Formats: sequence, C-alpha cells, structure tokens
Amino acid sequence: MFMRIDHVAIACHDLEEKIAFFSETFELTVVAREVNEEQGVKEAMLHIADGEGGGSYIQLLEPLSEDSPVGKFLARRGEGLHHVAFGVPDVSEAMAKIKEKGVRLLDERPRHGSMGSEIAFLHPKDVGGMLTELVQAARP
Ligand code: CMX
Ligand code: CO
Repeated sequence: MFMRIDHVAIACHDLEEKIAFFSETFELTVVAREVNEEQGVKEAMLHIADGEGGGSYIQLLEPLSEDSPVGKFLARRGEGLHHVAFGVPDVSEAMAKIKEKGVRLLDERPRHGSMGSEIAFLHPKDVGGMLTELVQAARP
C-alpha cells in the first residue's frame, strides 16, 4: 500500500527561520511554499529525493492560528516532529482499506495537500502514537 515516505513534517513557530536552517544545514532546496487555509498552515516543502509515484520531502509547518491542529500541537508539545506522510497510489482506495481494518480516519474524504496532492489523515492513537498522512501525489 505504501510506496515511499512522502514527507516528514516538523511543526515550528517561525517558518522562515526553519527554512534557512534546514536548507543551509542539509543542502536542501525549497520546491514549494504554500498557505493551506483548510489545514490551518503556512508551509514549505524541501526536496530530498525522487521515488515511485512522487518525491520525498521535509515539510515545515507554521500554524495560521492557535486553535489549528499545528497551533494546538505547539502549545502542548513545542516544536518537533508532527506527522509522517506515506505515498500511496490511490488515496481513496487506501482510506477504504485502512478503515476496514478499524483504524480511525480523521478525514471522510480526501483533502487538498501540498503541490496539488490529495491527502487524508489517520488518528495517531490508532497508529502507534504517530499522526499519519496518506498522500497521492499530483500527476507529473
Ligand atoms: N502526533 C501524535 N500524537 C498527537 C498529535 C500528533 N501530531 N497531535 C495530537 N496527538 C495526541 C495527543 O497527544 C492526545 O493524546 P493524549 O490524549 O494521550 O494526550 C491525542 O492525540 C488527542 O489529542 P487532542 O489534543 O485531544 O486532539 P487535537 O484536537 O489536538 O487533534 C488531531 C489531534 C491529530 C486529531 C488533529 O491534530 C488533526 O486532525 N490532525 C490532522 C490535520 C493536520 O494535522 N493538519 C496539519 C498538517 C497539514 C499537512 O500536512 O498538509
Ligand atoms: Co503533511
């Protein structure tokens, strides 16, 4: 079902500061910067590699408000790893299969993710304490 790790996402207070740190320290290129109102984030994607069905990235997330998912996470836990996202060939199909196994989906239908992708989240309590995202990358 999973083809690759699409991204690991890091929650931070200051997106520009973290973009500078990650791009300079690890020699990574910023390939996208977006505001996603629905997810309540300002974000950047730093490219690591290309893989089956899409690339792999570090995603840096700054919350748009304190009551957004990332805003609440920062208040509770501080900066750090927020979620891991796996690339799947078809997000709706993956959601249906995973739901059948009894894992709670946080989205009833796919939503818009970074760079034209379709995404859905799984409840962290059902996935070993890890907030998990499914990503169907946009077609090239
Ligand atoms: N990773 C692991 N566990 C997490 C977590 C995270 N990122 N966020 C919350 N939890 C845990 C909490 O610690 C809590 O556990 P305890 O009950 O043991 O304390 C439990 O999950 C419930 O937490 P909560 O504070 O009651 O719930 P929230 O209102 O903060 O919601 C969650 C948590 C995961 C349901 C919510 O953040 C969500 O719907 N996330 C999906 C959307 C999202 O994160 N969007 C931003 C990224 C967008 C993108 O990648 O493009
Ligand atoms: Co993500």
